[in-house]
Amino acid sequence: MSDNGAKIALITGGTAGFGAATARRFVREGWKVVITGRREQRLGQLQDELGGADVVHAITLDMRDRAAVEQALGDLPPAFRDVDVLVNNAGLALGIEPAWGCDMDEWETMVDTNIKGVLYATRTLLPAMVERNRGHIINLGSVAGNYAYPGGNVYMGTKAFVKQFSLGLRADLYGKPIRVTNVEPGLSESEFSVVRYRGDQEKADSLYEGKSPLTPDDIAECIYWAASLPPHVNINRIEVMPVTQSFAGLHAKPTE
Ligand code: NDP
Ligand code: 8X3
Repeated sequence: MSDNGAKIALITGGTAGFGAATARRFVREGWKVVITGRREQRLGQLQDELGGADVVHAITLDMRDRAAVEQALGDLPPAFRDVDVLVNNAGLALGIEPAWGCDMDEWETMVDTNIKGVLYATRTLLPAMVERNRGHIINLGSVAGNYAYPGGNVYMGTKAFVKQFSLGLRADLYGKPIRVTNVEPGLSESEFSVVRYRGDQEKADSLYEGKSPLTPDDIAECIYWAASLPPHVNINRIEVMPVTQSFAGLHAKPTE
């Protein structure tokens, strides 16, 4: 909480999709936010849109750079230092090929961003939450951490890690008033698929076509809801899908 009583949320990956929508949702409720991302211009635009530097502290940051994350999040300006909610949102999928055809660099990028980035941010901010005896860590898992689909291989593995890490944090924090939530969305329209398809907008659009996918605002609503419940309530997991999606998917096909 800041000196003027406003609560503070730190949202990684605030330049697009869920992160930007979440920043808007929290600011609308009177919170101050710290947003991070690699695209400086986007951070500046969102900062301007949401009321400027008194309300939004923007940090240009690559979550894979451990020293940079530790430095930036470990040394926040006083007005943004007492983070009430950390939203570990920055992440990505790269590719949808079967495991034997994947690019090892892309696998490493997913592990470094989706797993290590979450670890760096959490490990940097958690001690102060424990010291203050207040806080909430909200991680972006995925239905991909719960169910398997072809081509999901390493991306699914990273999100399964995030789910289990969330449970582990909750186990470690048992007895302390610090909350942990894993938000596990299904098909949601954002830049996620353009990134996954390596810039192929047409392919990304066709994935969502006619399916009424979730929107970033839907996910921001889930995140804000978990954060705004009374302090004695911990939402462990939120799994959310569009009505058009299902986990029913066991198939059998002839061997080639
Ligand atoms: P977007 O692609 O729209 O946004 C991803 C955000 O992550 C951007 O702000 C991007 O910022 C940031 N990011 C990616 N890599 C890095 C990095 N190395 N360092 C810093 N920031 C980074 O995707 P979504 O909003 O849809 O996804 C957000 C999270 O939700 C991800 O963790 C994703 O796995 C998860 N998710 C998404 C689903 C979907 O269907 N869309 C469903 C379930 C989970 P920048 O590029 O500026 O660095
Ligand atoms: C993103 C959802 O189903 O594309 O995490 O893996 S999915």
